[in-house]
Amino acid sequence: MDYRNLVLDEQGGVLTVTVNRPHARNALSQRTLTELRHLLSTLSGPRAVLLTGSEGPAFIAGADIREMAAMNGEEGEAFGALGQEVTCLLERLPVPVVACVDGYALGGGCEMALACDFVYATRKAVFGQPEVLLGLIPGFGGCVRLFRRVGVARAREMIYSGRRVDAAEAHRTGLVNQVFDTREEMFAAARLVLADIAANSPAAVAACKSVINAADGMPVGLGLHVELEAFRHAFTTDDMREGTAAFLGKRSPVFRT
Ligand code: CO8
Repeated sequence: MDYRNLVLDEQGGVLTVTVNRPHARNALSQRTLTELRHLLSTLSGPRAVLLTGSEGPAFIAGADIREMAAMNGEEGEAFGALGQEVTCLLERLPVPVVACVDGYALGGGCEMALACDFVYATRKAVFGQPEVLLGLIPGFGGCVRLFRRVGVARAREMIYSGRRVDAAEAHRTGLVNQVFDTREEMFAAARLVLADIAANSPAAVAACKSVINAADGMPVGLGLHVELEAFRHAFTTDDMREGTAAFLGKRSPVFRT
């Protein structure tokens, strides 16, 4: 597919995906979501993904309001399903995905960040779910994922009020892992943590991601069951033999998966 609204750059196993519609504050049009769906469903090779928006006031200013304004119920449902599919693809990638947020992450932009494993932000970042101001509701997973990050009461307040939250508050409430002074510092830190992760067993990292995703919202007993199954499987992998042998041999492991 010809990516018109995405810029891709792979370095050292880290694929940086930049949503690039600066004239519309990187809003998620149907075309942009279709490109993301294609990219994420055909992705193979990178050890990690960094999701960001083109430099400017916004990370992603939400779903494209101009397009949505003309939609009927069926079209809105199809659009919502496309956005949800993209967030699920992001969430289920077997490699870690970090959102790097500089500027506005509103509506669908906040929802894209919520589908990533964790979020780094600059001091300029602003988060919010302002859909109710438009007579809409969060439709790309905001009602489902936000409360898992910040707690139900905070999520209700943000979603019902549409109030914007700055980087410091987002950090305090667990929406953001770390805040940086500049975009460059944020990217450098994200690449560093992704390089650290990439040095670990990819099979084990993928298994952790899968268990955390599956256990999210499950009763503890069921989650432990899922974890035990993945733990059992880890004993059958070359990575486990290599990792434990390397420790006992006092050398660095070389993971091949
Ligand atoms: N969609 C389309 N165009 C947008 C959007 C958007 N979300 N955001 C900004 N733009 C456009 C503006 O219309 C403007 O275009 P033009 O130059 O042609 O007039 C251009 O980008 C620049 O915008 P501003 O002049 O407003 O730029 P500022 O830097 O002053 O402000 C803001 C930036 C604060 C981001 C501001 O543009 C804004 O508030 N944008 C809208 C934010 C918003 O409400 N987002 C939520 C959208 S709803 C949503 O995401 C729902 C997701 C789930 C959908 C489920 C469907 C079923």
